[in-house]
Amino acid sequence: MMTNNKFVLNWIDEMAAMTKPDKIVWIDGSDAQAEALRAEACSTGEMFKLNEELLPNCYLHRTAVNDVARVEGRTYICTEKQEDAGNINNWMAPAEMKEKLFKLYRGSMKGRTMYVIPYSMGVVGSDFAKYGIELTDSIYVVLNMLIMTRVGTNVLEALGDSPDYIKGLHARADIDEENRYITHFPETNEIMSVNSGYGGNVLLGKKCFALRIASFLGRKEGWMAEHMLILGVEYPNGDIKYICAAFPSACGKTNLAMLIPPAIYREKGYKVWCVGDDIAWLRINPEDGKLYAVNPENGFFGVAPGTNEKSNPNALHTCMRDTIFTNVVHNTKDNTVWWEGLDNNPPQPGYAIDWKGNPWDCTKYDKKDKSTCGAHPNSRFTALAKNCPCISSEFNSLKGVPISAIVFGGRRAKTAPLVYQSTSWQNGTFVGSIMASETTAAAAGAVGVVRRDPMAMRPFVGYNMGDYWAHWLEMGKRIPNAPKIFHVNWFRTDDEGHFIWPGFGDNLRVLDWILARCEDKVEADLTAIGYVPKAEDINIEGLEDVTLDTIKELVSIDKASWIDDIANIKEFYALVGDRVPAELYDELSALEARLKA
Ligand code: OXD
Ligand code: MN
Repeated sequence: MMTNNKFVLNWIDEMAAMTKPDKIVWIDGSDAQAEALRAEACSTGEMFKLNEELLPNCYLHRTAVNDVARVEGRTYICTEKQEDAGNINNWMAPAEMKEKLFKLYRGSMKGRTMYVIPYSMGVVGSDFAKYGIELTDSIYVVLNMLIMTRVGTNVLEALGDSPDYIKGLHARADIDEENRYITHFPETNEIMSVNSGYGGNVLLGKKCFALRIASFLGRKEGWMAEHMLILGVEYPNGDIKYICAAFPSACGKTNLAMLIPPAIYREKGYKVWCVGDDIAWLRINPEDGKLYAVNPENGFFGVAPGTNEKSNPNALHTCMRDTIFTNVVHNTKDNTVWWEGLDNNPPQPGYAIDWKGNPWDCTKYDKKDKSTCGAHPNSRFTALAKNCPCISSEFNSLKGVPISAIVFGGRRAKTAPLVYQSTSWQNGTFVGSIMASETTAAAAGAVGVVRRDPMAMRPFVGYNMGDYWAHWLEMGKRIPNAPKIFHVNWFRTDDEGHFIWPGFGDNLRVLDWILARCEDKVEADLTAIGYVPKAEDINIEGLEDVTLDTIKELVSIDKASWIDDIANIKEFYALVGDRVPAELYDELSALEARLKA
């Protein structure tokens, strides 16, 4: 036992009485304990140790084949009143959900160990930090939490005898899909997860706490929890300006967060620093009235496929040590790992085990048939932020970094221009509320279907989406020096369906314009949707296939597709329901009128 906190001890007693573990082990954050757990996981086959020379302190884990991703259909927000969870979330009354869950938890840890993980989201002791305790019967969860969060006795010391922590209970039970539940009780600070062993469902500090529960707390306490990366652009004179950016899944958030500037920028002395790749907690700093951000996490839980020396060398180097790989290919020739899009040298038949644990034949791989993949398309690396070559020196900052710009983005073939700027915080909130992505051929189902994903938070707002938008508007009134709000689209295509903008490192050219706008250093053209760049203000020096005319095309506004989109936005607002703030309906009618003028 590492604490005398009676709230903590009583709760653990209750949970243990229900789940009936053989023993209880407290996680103290020490290397010695972590090392012993890694050895134990290897002895049972739960993890494989990889080549110590090539991948020091790296491990491979395979989940059950039915348990490879977050499950939005089985994720619930359990508030007393249904309208407080809203129409976008699944809802069940807390008592009813608990009755169901307790049946599943009862006796589920018999013959197993319950680990007690005291962890902090944010630097322990900082104003931003929030504490949690996760109880789990999975060593894999313990070892991932040791990377993704700050774990140890100092968390319990900081908590003292306070009841103010998030209670998280996770049991693997039978990994039964039919009885898998990822549930949140924001009114009582509880998270309960059962019948899964996959990252986003079981690393309760991440999506469950740092987004769903934290968004609820942020509304109550006057701050924001957002699905945003945080990066710093360093100018040749040494100034660093910070940007937060929200994109739906599969839009390259981790790549943007770790961007390598194009050669002509590097030569001038530009650098990009990563503060976070997934989650930002934002608070108003009373000293300068600006919005400050921290990344509450301690590591990256990144998608492996597609990560390579060109797309994201920084991520690749980050996961060359101290990393847990999940559901990638095992190369048994040199005991390393591989995934689609890493390089053109997949391990050859006889030396390759796929994510399911079966022999894999790379010659049978067919891009269009997912069942031939070696690595699961959602396979992951869990890696320490401190191992990232471009990690910001402010990563552990107590007060966070001042945010100049908030950037929303989506994957749109035609509708959104390369970049535009909103005309006010209220208009920017509207821009965030109508964020959307079109489905690609990479996912199952129809191509080009628009999915609205406001602020990239559709699966992560822990309360009513309409109230969440109202909170955004409210924050805008309270921030004296608010960031400017922008929208980008790296994915515009030409008539043949080819991407027009090169993307990746060249996205810095757009960030450069955004920051120039924040400093009032560049003019822009006001259009129906907001400010767009004058084509000559996007720096295309050193780009081969992009001319001034290309930029003109990229920033042009296709009014017809915007007018089409309005109908879809109205449908979505109607779905969100009667708590959509009137200000956003005003913004929508004003946009419609401008487009039709
Ligand atoms: C993630 C996600 O895993 O957004 O970060 O799905
Ligand atoms: Mn995410």
